Amino acid sequence: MLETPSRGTGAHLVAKERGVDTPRIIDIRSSRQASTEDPVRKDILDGLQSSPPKIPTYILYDAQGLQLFDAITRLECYYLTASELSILTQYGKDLASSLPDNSTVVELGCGSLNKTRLLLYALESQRKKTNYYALDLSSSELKKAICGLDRGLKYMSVVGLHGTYDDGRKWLARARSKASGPLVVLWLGSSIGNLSRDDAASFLSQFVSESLVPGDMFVIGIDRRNDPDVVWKAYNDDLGITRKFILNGLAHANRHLDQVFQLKDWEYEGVYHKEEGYHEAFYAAQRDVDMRGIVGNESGYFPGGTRILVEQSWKYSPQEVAILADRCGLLPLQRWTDAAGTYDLHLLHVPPFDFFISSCDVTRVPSLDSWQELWKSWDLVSEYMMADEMLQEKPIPVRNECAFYRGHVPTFFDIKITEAVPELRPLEPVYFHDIFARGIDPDLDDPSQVHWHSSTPQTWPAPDKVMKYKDSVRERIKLLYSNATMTRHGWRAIWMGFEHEAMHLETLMYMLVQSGTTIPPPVPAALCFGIGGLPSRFPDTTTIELHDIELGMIDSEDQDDVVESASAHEFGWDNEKPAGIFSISGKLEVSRKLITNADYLAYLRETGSQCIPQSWSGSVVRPTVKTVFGAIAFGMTDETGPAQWPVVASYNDLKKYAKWKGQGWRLPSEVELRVIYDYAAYGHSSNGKYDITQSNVAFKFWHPTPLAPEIEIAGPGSMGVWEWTATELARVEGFVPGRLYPEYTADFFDGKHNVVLGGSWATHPRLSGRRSFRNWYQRAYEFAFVGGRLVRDVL
Ligand code: AVI
Repeated sequence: MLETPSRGTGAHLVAKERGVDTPRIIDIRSSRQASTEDPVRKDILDGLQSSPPKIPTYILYDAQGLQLFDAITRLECYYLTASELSILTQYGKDLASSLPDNSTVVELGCGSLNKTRLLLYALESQRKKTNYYALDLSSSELKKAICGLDRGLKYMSVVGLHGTYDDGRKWLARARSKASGPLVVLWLGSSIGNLSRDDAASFLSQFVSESLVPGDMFVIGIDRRNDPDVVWKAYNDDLGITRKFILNGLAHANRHLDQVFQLKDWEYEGVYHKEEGYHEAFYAAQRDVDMRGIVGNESGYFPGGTRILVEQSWKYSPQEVAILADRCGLLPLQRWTDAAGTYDLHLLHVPPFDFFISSCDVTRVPSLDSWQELWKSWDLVSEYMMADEMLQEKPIPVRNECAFYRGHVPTFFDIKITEAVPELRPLEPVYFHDIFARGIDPDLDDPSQVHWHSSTPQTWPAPDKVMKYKDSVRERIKLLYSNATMTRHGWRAIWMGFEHEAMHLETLMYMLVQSGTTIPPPVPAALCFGIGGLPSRFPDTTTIELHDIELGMIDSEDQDDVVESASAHEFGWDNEKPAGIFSISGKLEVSRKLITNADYLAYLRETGSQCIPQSWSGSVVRPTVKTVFGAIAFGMTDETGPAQWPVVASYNDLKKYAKWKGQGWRLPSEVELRVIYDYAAYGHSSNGKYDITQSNVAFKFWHPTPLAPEIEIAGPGSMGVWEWTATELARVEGFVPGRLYPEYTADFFDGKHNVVLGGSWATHPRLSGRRSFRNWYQRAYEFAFVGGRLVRDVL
């Protein structure tokens, strides 16, 4: 429950615990109301004097404007309201079950509550205690709306907030700390579209930085980039209601501007910019208009044809929402779409850490900010989820105990940095270099065959000792960034330490998924399992023309002794080099999705096999999928449930699956999979970076997901697992072992490992987003987050 000082008195108003019989409205308007100058007049004059001229959009919403807008929402051509209503009708319960108990829900611009009530009643019927705060510009409309709610709400308190969005934002920043549970900001009606993409990003970012904490959420209704004619019609209806609504803005402006606008001089003009995806509403001067007396001599003369902008309505593809979310430090968790696929309700949350998916520089030395986020993720996973009680556990029998990994990550860094920067000495305790240098990764066919690894001590050092060491390594990293004489070799060690830590974050995740004692992460992902909505309009397979492609990257280590700045060079692991053109031709029929759990279950059942993969528990009769949230039932009828997630299994098992499928189906080679990734529309850009904003990587969901319906064909990390290729990891011509870590790849040229590409839900975006990055596992290894897809030659 939030408490707020009422303006002027300093007294505290407390929202009524139950029911809505006497609506409580808090006036949160900022003090500018008290100033002698009319702020609306000032805003209008400032806008008219700007170039090109504009009028603030809020001018449309006086009492008359609100009524006209209400009429618009009932027009058939203005599909946005009906679409949103249909989503809330159909999925209101799902949305309610995704919101935690004891939430504080603050709605921006609540209007009549016609749509919101569906959510509120769903929360009530699920007996979720909720403190609901409805923000709106008009206190009388607020009262009316709240009074219209059911009287008998038992689990919900309802309070009105009278003010603008900005007042609401500032109020929330002050009041947030008093809310005991998570905060949910609800913003319906595609009102976000009335801000430009940049303004929307800064508005949301302000909320995130001022008021939201990890676990808090946004629920935002957003209109899609629909058929341009349909969008245009929505803003240019035959009955002329939109025209009246827009022109009424001038009448409103006149009340603040001494009736300066002659209404006969102006006409409404709507323009849809289909490339950029936004509609604009203008006042177009029908003749020369002279308003110099009021607006000012320079800018007060408007020749006939001048357009004054009053409103923009931006539309968003799901990908644009993902980019927007990423810019603001939010992660999309769930999306509900209307039956016609015109409109989405997005559930976004503030994650416990943020890997900046869209802006991640995939080849340069990571910034200190990137390190900070990596450290947050490492601490969450290695200390919170993998609690001290687990340290002696070996969730994967062939690997080290959990305790090893806590020490290994900082120690590896210290070993590499002291090698690369000769003036540095190993940090204390120096013996960590002996016990934490390298882990065990034995041959699965013969576990006695294992490459060099550190000796395992009788007992691992105490957790606080390891934590102290980790902290001193982090301090060392921070200091290194201000070292003006760093060589490229030094930066390479920093880059390598970062990617090494990111890789081990994933190792820990697949160990923790196997353990029964993992503490789930503090994220709401456990509540919803992927992207809901329509079946895809794309076919199950696509034929792709194979062609010569460029592989690899350039990063010679010959000049590593040069002193340079952190961002001067692009780094890659030894197996990403050399770069070259690979020749390939022919045609390939490619599955849109990876093999799903449901596909694999059907195969086991049909072949009578009882051998479930290590990624499942239960049995062939009633299988469940292992996750960090515990075992989850397949949900065979649920389009978004684990049955539709990609199966995680060994290469050997998936190869058998392909054989069982017959008809030429097989797993793709490494080069074929690269061609497939390049084909995927968002797959490849010239700077060696994949666009992975729509992929399930970087801990967006903490589990695999089905393929989103609007994706034509799975690209890197689209379903939250890596992909097996049929290509063995082998020494290629021109391969040079890395100077700092020569055994990184070379130790695995043993004929037992295959290349895997893409990325999983637990992969850092540097790795899944870098086109040259290659990973590999033993063909018999079942634990890593790797799945596969079928392809076949088109003859
Ligand atoms: C409130 N806002 C989201 C509406 C829109 O679609 O931009 C306002 C509107 N303007 C013209 N018609 C509706």
